Amino acid sequence: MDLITKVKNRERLTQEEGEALYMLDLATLGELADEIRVEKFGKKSYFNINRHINPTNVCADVCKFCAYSATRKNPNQYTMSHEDILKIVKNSVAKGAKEMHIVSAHNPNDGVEWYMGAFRKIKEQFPEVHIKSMTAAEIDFLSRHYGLSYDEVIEQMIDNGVDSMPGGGAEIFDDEVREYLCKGKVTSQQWLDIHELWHSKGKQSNATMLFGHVESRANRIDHMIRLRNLQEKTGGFNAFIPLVYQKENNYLKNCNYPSGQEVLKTYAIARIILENIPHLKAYWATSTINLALIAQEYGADDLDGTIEKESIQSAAGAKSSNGMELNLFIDMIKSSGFIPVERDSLYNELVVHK
Ligand code: V47
Repeated sequence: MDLITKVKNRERLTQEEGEALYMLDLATLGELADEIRVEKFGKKSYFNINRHINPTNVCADVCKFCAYSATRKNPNQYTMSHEDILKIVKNSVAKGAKEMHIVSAHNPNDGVEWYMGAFRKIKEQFPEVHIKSMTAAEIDFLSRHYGLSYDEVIEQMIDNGVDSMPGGGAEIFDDEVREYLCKGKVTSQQWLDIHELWHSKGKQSNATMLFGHVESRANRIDHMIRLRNLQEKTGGFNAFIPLVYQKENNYLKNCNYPSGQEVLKTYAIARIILENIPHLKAYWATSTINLALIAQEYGADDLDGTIEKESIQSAAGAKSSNGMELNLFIDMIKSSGFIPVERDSLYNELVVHK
């Protein structure tokens, strides 16, 4: 059977078949991915009103691609107090934010309680807010640094009010590339084990893939297939988020920076291979808003949110530091021919903007 027929029949593709998808032309891939998107969500495009908070840039790990953590290139260290964090949450909730996306560097100085106390205080004061926090890399770091099991860290997260886990820290699962990018950080298998454990508690999470640096197309397909396998077991992933590598102010140079076509192909292929993860997120902070809007025709049904303040990707050159104005976001989705749907963090529909 030929590859296109296999995709149309929703058959499970092998590594080699996944790689072969890249040889199809962009228009064909777009049509195949769009068929899956339309079958799942029609012309709806999801977004939420959220706030990104990055409470510290002090990091015990060194990832070549990171421009956010305090290093020789970025010597300005900061760590927020709980009061600083609560002030941000209060302001954002007043502006309509329903989700706090909280991701930190791996801060070895302030203890587990600095992390957990922040969650607990947010939940006490703003019980309606959804806390999406702690990447698998952060959980692994706390486990290593403070001698806790993954289960102990996760139980503390749940007890203190974390609702779902973001997809960060996945980078690229290939062990050789991973060792080059971020030696010493959570391994691929540990990243997958942590999400499996989180899902076993009845909780949901996202999964990312950082691409457009030194990885090959085969590495991307391998990454997607490992996620597909875990999703078959747990069903706990809500969204897959391909993150386009940003190249400023860091230590990762001489990369295969992807063209817009390569980015769109990667979204479309992700939609095809990860048919069992409901949502495909075109995270506009890394793809640019223009490409994210086009990605809606290549399988993406989610554009993340208004973000309000973004520090990780913008440190590396992305034009995302001030987030996205809500009405402009809605207008752009509408005028690109899609139906903007405000969702909550677990994809319940809140407002359909017809
Ligand atoms: O894991 C770091 C990435 C991630 C760079 O779950 C970079 O809804 C591009 O995980 N260029 C953190 N990316 C962000 C993240 C995320 C973002 C939006 C939504 C969700 C979600 C999760 O940022 C890290 C890393 O892969 N990153 N440096 C860079 N130079």
